Amino acid sequence: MLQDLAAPPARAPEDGGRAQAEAIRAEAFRLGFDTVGFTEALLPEAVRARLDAFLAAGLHGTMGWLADRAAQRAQPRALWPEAVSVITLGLNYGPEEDPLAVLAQRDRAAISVYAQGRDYHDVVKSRLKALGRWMVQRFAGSELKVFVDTAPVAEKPLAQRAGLGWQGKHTNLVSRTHGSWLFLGEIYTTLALPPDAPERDHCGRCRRCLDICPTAAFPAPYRLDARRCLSYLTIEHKGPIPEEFRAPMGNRIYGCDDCLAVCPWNKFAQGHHEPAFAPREALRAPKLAELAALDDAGFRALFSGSPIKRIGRDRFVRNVMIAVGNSGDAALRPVAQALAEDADPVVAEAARWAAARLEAA
Ligand code: B12
Ligand code: SF4
Ligand code: SF4
Repeated sequence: MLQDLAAPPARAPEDGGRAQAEAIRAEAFRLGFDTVGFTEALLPEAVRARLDAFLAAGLHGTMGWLADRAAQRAQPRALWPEAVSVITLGLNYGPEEDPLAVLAQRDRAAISVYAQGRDYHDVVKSRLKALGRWMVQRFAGSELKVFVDTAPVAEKPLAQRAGLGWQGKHTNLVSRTHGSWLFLGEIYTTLALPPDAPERDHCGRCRRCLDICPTAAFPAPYRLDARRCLSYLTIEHKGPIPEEFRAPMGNRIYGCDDCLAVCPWNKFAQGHHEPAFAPREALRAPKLAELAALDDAGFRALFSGSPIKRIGRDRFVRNVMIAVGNSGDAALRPVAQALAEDADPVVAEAARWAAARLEAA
């Protein structure tokens, strides 16, 4: 059932907006988007109910911003009452190599695929703005807003309704053509555009993503306990990494790709064709010892233009210390010992943990 939100008056052309939609789709592809869909600016009540259940169970951990604007997140018109349609867009960031291979190189760092190239927020946003500018010129009088990631927008449910893919058991959007590797962005518009057919669930009896998760972060299919997810723990979580997650972290120092990488639908995916997403050589499998030596200035220089910059040197080196502790490599013990008195107490504690663990090894 859809929420009872009055639809704003929309100027639908005689063809129901089909010509406009096709022109937008063509322009989006011309700008480099890999997939495009249209849906009404309305989400079913189930989305709000599931978000509320997720928040009530505390599965969001310290991401209080998810709760702050839950009403707007769950319903496009609660964010922008004039919105009539939503255009959902995907950009393929498919890796060229097996993203899990680096997990076996214990003296190296595993950085998740999405963070090895340029910050996708910048890349997707600039494309969305280019499409937005084109739309405003082409369809006089129409208004729009563009979003990627950080706004209170339910990106995955909207993309599913617009036919881009379905929310798999790992909770991310899976596409029949791009597997797990799509960044999402949206344009809310006052144009009345004919909706595409929603995609249905193609997970079937598969549960590969649930079974591979190193921290058992899925209490049930389609339900993620973010507090247990290594992506949350390495990127969002401040303070010490809880003891129970340190060993399962292995050498994952920024994000995690395990559940995405094992999805069988990736066999239809192709490598990205966006130069900005090409992995920077220095971030493919960097040496833990080199990352541990970064000071603030070195960290900022290395991660300029990268999403990793956001977490700052201290949280980053905290993660590196956990990976050092997991390396089983006695040669890295001095690297940990050198940070045992670091000015940041969280780094210092992680370094002492790593040194002790390597001694025991
Ligand atoms: C908060 C957040 C996180 C959190 C929480 C993740 C989560 N699954 O909620 C953390 C930090 C853990 C995270 C991690 C990652 N994230 Co993130 N994240 C977000 C963000 C900002 C909000 C997501 C959200 O609203 N979560 C709240 C929960 C309640 O929503 P939900 O997952 O949609 O939950 C639904 C399901 O549980 C579903 N549901 C419940 N029961 C049932 C039953 C059935 C049958 C069905 C069908 C559904 C269903 O209903 C819920 C409500 O819709 C979005 C951007 C955005 N604005 O949407 C990016 C986003 C989801 N993240 C993204 C990415 C790439 C990642 C990582 C892969 C990064 C990495 N490599 O480390 C990991 C993946 C981890 C994982 N398995 O989800 C992409 C995903 C793209 C895609 N193809 O789906 C997004 C869309 C950003 C973007 N613009 O591209 N992320
Ligand atoms: S990203 Fe990693 S830790 Fe998080 S749910 Fe997926 S497999 Fe588990
Ligand atoms: S790995 Fe299997 S269960 Fe998980 S999202 Fe892919 S198809 Fe669905």
